[in-house]
Amino acid sequence: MHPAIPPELLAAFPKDFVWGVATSAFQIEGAATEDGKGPSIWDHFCRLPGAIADNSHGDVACDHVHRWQQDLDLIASLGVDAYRFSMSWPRVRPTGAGAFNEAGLDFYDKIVDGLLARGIKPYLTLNHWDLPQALQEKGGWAHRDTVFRFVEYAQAVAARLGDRVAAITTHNEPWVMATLGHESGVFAPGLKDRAMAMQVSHHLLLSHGLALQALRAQACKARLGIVLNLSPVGPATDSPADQAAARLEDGRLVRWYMDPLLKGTYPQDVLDHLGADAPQMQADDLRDINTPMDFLGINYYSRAVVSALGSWDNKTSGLALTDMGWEVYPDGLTELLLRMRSDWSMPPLYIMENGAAFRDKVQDGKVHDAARTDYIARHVSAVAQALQQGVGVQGYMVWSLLDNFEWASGYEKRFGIVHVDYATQQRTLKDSALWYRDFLGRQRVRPAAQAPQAAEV
Ligand code: IFM
Repeated sequence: MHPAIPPELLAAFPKDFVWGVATSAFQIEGAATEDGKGPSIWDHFCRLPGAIADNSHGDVACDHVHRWQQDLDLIASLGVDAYRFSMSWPRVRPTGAGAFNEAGLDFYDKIVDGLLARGIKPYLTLNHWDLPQALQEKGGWAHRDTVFRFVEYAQAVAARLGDRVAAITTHNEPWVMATLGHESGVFAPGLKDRAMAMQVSHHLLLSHGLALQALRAQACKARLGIVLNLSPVGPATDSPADQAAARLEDGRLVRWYMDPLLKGTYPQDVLDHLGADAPQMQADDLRDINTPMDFLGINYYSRAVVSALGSWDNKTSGLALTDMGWEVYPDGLTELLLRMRSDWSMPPLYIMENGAAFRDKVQDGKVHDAARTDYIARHVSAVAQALQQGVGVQGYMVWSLLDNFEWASGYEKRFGIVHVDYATQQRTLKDSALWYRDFLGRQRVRPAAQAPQAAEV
């Protein structure tokens, strides 16, 4: 039985709504040292003892570099409009500075042309976390020079692919790179220094704004934006201490990124909280960060509940949990989208990632992942509810096309709607992929501006 999305909700999606699937380079590509690719901070981090739950790495991953044609056929078979993928910066410019690697650029050229030949719009992300290790050794994102190396990389990519990709995203989830990479240290480069993390966040934002200016100056045709990981943040209880803690967390996760991008200011309460750990900036930085975007991408997985005591046990909420231990909370997506519209002057929005890890079993060549299908259907409904209330969402991408390298969790967590057997590299469409394919097929034949007659089952 497929989850039903009520017809009146399905009718909320405009005919030109962009439906897609998403991946990122380090998580699927493999070929870590082939054709001139340089090492990234994740290649390095994976070698640190205890960094990755299953001691794995991205050397082979889904072997996408060798299987890209088969993977593009798979994407086409789902009937999606768009494929969101990232480029590996060290595959394209191995040390992050100096010569570009033609073989790396050629690889992405083939991906883009292969997508277009299959009628799929390429949505390109420049930085999904895999900074060239050589730049890290010069200070990485904490060093202002990295901003300008990123702009050069963006310019080279746009010169090569900007005429054919639908959209270019500068960064994926700057909060993750800054906070998990430089404050808690659980992600590459594995550093634990709050002041550095805030400086990194500032440089990521600045490089985004300067890259947009540079790409517009070279008349790049693609739409330009950034992707943030956002959640509604609420207090665990009504106590003043929990409410204050939640407000601060909202400041650090949401307003720290939204305010500079859309208003040209950092939130004062967070600056006050940071004190001497606030980032160093130059006179025009905030103006540059505030460069207008063509779209804002949002990655949504769950809500955040904050307790002044430090941690909150989400098993007490009664909500279902995914294999990541994250609550399944689709209402949070509607809530978040409505808040975006009320608190900021928004460009068009895209849900650039949404999905869930569950423990899947292959049985007789099938994967009955009902929980994932249900998760996706409920979040699609949540987007529809925001659309019905007038929020300008233009697309939705499932994370992820394939099971892949889930960062510090290694290969133990599976987010794919397509199962990957890592021993044989065999791909198997899970029930969630079949549901998504059938759902998209029905969406396409739905008459414009008219609700379907029957519930979608
Ligand atoms: O796998 C990641 C992805 O790389 C970035 N967003 C969250 C996903 C699930 O953790």
